[in-house]
Amino acid sequence: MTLDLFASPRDTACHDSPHIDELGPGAFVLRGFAQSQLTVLQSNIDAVVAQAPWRHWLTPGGKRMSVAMTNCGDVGWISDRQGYRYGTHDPLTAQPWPSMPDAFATLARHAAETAGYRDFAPDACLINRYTLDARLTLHQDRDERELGAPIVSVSLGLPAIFLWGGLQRSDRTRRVRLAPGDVVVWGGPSRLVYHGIASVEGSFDAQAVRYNLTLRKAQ
Ligand code: MD3
Ligand code: FE
Repeated sequence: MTLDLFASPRDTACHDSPHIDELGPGAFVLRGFAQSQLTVLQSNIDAVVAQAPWRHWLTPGGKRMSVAMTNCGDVGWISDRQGYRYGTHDPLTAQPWPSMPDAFATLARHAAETAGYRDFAPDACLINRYTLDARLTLHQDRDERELGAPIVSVSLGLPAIFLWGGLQRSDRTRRVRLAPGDVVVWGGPSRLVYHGIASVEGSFDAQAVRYNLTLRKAQ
């Protein structure tokens, strides 16, 4: 392969990523990038949840988060009265977190590469589950030791309205609709951008939920 120092992420788009939106410097939405893998991703989520069940963490302030979470990989994201952190074991089962499915790591590496980040090797995957009433308030992802690596997020299930802000909490936010199969990659100057989930798009299907995989290099 010819090394092209000036290749933009748009130039490397493949059939799986017909459309790329740039959210800001180093931040991209790869529309439908995971579309062809939704079934295998979902069965891997189900396998993780069989070992490490959904739970609602408490914030350090003692509030129950509306988003249900679990993890896979070498370390998982934990929140309780002691604070936010990564840990090797599930506090609920006292077992190590289930290992990262190959399908997750491979998809994340390909998505990162498509966005211009080479050799992304995530060691942590937070899995979020949103019911219609769940929200994730504006926050930064800054509990990782490795702030040089990008983050890759994959949306499944119901669509959601994602809030994308700036480097200060008070910066104005943009609303971006994330549909199942959309993959977001952000790093570099956008790594510490404030973001959140404003709402999940309604449906009368009682079973309907949104899932999000957040793949990170935590350590
Ligand atoms: C950040 N999850 O778990 S990831 C989280 O959909 C989290 O479950 C959300 O934030 C979720 O910490 C959002 C998607 C995302 C997309 C674009 C971003 C986060 C971003 C752009 C800049 C910064
Ligand atoms: Fe986040």
